[in-house]
Amino acid sequence: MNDFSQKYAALQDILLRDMEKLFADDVDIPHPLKESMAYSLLSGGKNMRGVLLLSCYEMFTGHLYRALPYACAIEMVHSYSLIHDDLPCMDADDMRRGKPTNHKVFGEAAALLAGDGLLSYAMEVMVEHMWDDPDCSACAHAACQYITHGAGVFGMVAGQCADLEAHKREATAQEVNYIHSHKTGALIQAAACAGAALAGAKQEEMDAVAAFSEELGMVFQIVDDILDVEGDAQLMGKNVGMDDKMQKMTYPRVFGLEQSKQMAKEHSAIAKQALEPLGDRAWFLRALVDRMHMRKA
Ligand code: GRG
Repeated sequence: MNDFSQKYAALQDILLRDMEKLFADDVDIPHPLKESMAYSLLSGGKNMRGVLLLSCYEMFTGHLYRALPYACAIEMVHSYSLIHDDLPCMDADDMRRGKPTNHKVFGEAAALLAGDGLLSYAMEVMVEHMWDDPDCSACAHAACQYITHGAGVFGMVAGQCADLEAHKREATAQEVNYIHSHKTGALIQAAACAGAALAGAKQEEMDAVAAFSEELGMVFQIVDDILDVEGDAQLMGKNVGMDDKMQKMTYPRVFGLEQSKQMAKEHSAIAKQALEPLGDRAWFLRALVDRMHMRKA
C-alpha cells in the first residue's frame, strides 16, 4: 500500500468508527428507521466526501479533532441523496455498493424516511458541535454554511431537479455543466471548503481549496459518466448503462466518450494546478485527484 492508500484507509477508518457511534445501541431512533439509515450510511461506500473534509482540515491544523462531526454530517447528506436518487420515482435502481438499494430492503416509505432522517441528523450533529471551540465558532458556522448550501436548493437539490427536467429535451453543453456541477460538484466542493473553513484557513488558502475542489467535482462526475458506459458492474456494485437507458444528460452523451476522457484529464490537471499555492501540504489532495481520475468504481 502506498502513502496515499494508507492515509485514505486510516481517515476512512476513523470516520467509519465515528459514524457507527451515531447508531450505537443507546441512541434512541425507532425501528426500522435506525436500521435503514445505518444500512445505507455504513454500507461500504468510498466515503470520499468525508475523507476530503478531514484531509482539508488536517492539512491546515495537523489534527482531526473538530472535523469529525462535519465529516459524518457530509457523509449522511451524501447517503440520503443516494437513497432518494435510487427510489422508483427517481432513478429506480435496485443495486448500490453491491447490495440491494435501501427501498428494496426496507420498502419505499421507510427509504424515504431514512433519507429524511439522515439529512436532519446531519444538521443536528453539526449544530450540536457548533460551540465545541468558542474561539472559532465563526469557523464552525462557515463549515455548516458550506455544507447546507452545497446540499440544498443552491447545490445538489437544484442539480437533481435540473437533471430530471433535462430528460424531457436535448440539453446543451452549458446545461450538462450546470447539472453536474450542482448535482455532484456542489457537495464535493462543500466538503473541501467546510474542512478548510473549520480549520480557519486564510482567504488565499480558501480560494485555492475552492478552485481545486470545483475541478475535482468535475473530474469525479465525468469519470462517473464514463464508468456508466464502460465500467464493470461487478466492480462498481451497481448496474451500468442506466444513464443511457434513462436518456440522462451525461458528458459522453453530449461530448462523446473520447472527448469526455480528454476533459477528465484536463480537469485533473487544472485541479492539481489550483493546489500549487498550498505547496507540499496538499500532497494528499493531489493524489486524490489522480485516484478519482483513474478510479474503476
Ligand atoms: C435526491 C436530492 C437528491 C440528489 C441526488 C447524488 C445524486 C443527487 C444522485 C446520484 C446519482 C449519481 C450516481 C450521481 C453521480 C455522482 C455520484 C454522487 C456518485 C455516487 O457517489 P460515490 O461514487 O458513491 O462517491 P459511494 O458509493 O462511494 O458513496
